Amino acid sequence: MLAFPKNFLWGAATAAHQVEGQNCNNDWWDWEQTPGHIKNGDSSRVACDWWGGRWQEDFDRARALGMNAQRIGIEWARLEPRQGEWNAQAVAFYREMISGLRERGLEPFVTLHHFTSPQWVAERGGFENPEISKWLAQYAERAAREFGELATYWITLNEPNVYAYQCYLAGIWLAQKKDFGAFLRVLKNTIRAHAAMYHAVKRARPDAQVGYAHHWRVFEPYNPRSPLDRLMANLRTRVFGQALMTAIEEGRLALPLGLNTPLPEARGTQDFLGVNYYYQEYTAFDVSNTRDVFARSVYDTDVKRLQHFFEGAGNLRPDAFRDLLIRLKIFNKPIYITENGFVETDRDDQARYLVTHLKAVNEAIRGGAVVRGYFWWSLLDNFEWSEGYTPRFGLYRTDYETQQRTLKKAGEVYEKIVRANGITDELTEKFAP
Ligand code: IFM
Repeated sequence: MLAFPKNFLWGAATAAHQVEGQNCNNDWWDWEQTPGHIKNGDSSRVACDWWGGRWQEDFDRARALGMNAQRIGIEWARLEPRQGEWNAQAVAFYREMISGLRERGLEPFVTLHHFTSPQWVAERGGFENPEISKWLAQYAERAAREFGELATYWITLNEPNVYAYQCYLAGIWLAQKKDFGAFLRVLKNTIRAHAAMYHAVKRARPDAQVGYAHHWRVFEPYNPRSPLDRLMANLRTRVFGQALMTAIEEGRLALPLGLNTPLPEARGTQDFLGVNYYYQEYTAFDVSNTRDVFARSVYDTDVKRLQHFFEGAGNLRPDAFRDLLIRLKIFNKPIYITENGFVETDRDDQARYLVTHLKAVNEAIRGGAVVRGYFWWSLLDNFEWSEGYTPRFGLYRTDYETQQRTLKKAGEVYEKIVRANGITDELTEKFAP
C-alpha cells in the first residue's frame, strides 16, 4: 500500500457561489443575468441548495466517506451586503455551518473570497480599485472575529491568478477586459489585498493558519528544441505561475521586461501553500495568436474528447503534478492541496485521475514535499461558473431537478483511500499500474 502520513487531512472543496444558490447580491449573479455569459443559459439560482439547508446532508455525506476535513467558502456579499453593514442572518448561517463541520469531525478550511464580490465593490471598480485591500481586510478581520474560534485554517483568495487572467487579460469573465495595464493593476492590488487580509485574520486570531489557493498549471515547451517554444513556456510559467507566489514570499512583484514592483507588505504573508492543480499544458510560439501574447496551448489528442465534458481541460500528467510539488520545497512551507479534481465522463476517467494524482502526491511526499492534506474538487457536482452545470466534478452526482445526490465511482474509490489512509494495491493495480 502507498501509505500517507499519520493525521493527513482528507477532504473535498466547495465554494459559496457554486453550491449555495439564492446568492443574489454579488457581481457574478449580476453577470449571469446576461444571456450568453453562462453555457446553456444555466443559472446559479438554486445550485446545490446549501442556502436552503442542504449543506447538512452533504456534510453528512462527506463524513460518511470517512473524511476528516472540508474546504468551504463564505460569501462576502451575504455578510456585508452594503459597505460596513453586516447581516446577522448570514453570520448565524455561517456560524452554524462551520460548527456543523466541527460536529462531524471535519476540519474547516474557510475561503474568504472565491471569485465573487459584493455589488457595492463591483460598482467601485472591484479589484481595479486600490481601496479593495482595505475593504477586504475589514471583511476578513470581522469574519475572523465572528468565526475565528471555529476555524484554524483560512484561505484569503482563491486562484487570484486565474481571476486576474480571466477578467482582465483574456476578457472572458466579469469585467471582460483585454487590457494588460488593467491586468497589472489588478495583480498588484490583489497581492496587497492578500497581505492585508493575512494580517487582519491574524489580528483576530493570532494562531490561525493563513494562506491562499494558488492555481498551478505546468507549462512545458511543445518542442523542447525550439528556443521560441521554450521562451513562451518560460514566460507563462513566470507570469501565470510564479509571479504572485514569489511576490507573496519575497515582497516584490517581478515580471518579464524588468516590470518590477516592490510590495514589501506582502513579504512572508502565508503560513502554508494552498495548491490547486489540474493539468499540464504544452506551449508553442504562435505569431498569429495575439490574444495569448504569441503563445498557443497544445494538447494531447485525448484532451479533444475530454473537452466535450469540460472546455478548460488540459493534458493529464500526474508526473508534472509530482514534480511541481517537489519543486515547491524551495518555499519551505507545508502544502495543502486545496483543489485537485476531474470531471465525470463516459469512462472511469474520474476515478483514474484521482488514483494517479494521489499516487503522484504520495511520490512527492516520499521525495521530501511536506504535503499535509488533500481536497478533491468537489464534494458534489455544482455550478461551474461560465460553464454552468455541464462539467461534473463531484464525488457525488447532483440531480439539479430533484436535488438528489448519488455516489459516483470516484467517491467509492476516495472512500477506500481515505479509510485506508493510503492507496491500496488493488486500486493501484486497477487505475495506476
Ligand atoms: O470550479 C473551479 C473552482 O471554483 C476554482 N478552481 C477550478 C475549479 C474547476 O474548474
